[in-house]
Amino acid sequence: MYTLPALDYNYDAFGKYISKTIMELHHSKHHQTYVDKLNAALGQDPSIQEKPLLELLQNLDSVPESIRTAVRNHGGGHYNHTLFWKFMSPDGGGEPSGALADAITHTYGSFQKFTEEFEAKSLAVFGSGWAWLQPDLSIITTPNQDSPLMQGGPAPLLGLDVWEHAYYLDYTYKRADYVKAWWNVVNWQYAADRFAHQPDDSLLVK
Ligand code: MN3
Repeated sequence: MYTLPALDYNYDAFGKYISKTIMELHHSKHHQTYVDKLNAALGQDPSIQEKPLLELLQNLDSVPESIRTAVRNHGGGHYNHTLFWKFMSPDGGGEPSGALADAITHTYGSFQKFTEEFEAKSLAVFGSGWAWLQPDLSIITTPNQDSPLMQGGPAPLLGLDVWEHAYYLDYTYKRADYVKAWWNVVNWQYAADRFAHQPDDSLLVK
């Protein structure tokens, strides 16, 4: 049985950037629902319960068809959100340092150019989905709760939830304002750690 991870900070940690109300609903309701529905789906098929979730997400074709969509949506939702909470910190914001900063500058010319590109890709997601910074410094997007892992990619360094539930109460339809505000809470230290050492997210997703 998978469980909702505790946050490393309080719901009101992000002040004006992401409200306490959004954080509380997003974590205790939306993420909890992904966990509950993932457990319900896996409960229907004992044969795959022993397999780690990330392995299932990397091999969705191996998941019985009757629960494949549920594992994709709710398993992806559980993994994505577990990462998303880590990608933010009350001490976040600013710019990365060290090797990740160098790599971003090398790839995009400047940190500013990188954020513009990331914002453009985030805004281009039609409907619900995510924008990701990958270890090769590419910026990709996925629809719904799909993970880069489902596309055969490695685990992301960073990712942004652009579902309306992540911002609508604070920003209404202005996704661009939400994306710009999000830079103030990004946990660049965590992203830099993931860049320096390929993360084992199976330790994170419980
Ligand atoms: Mn969400």
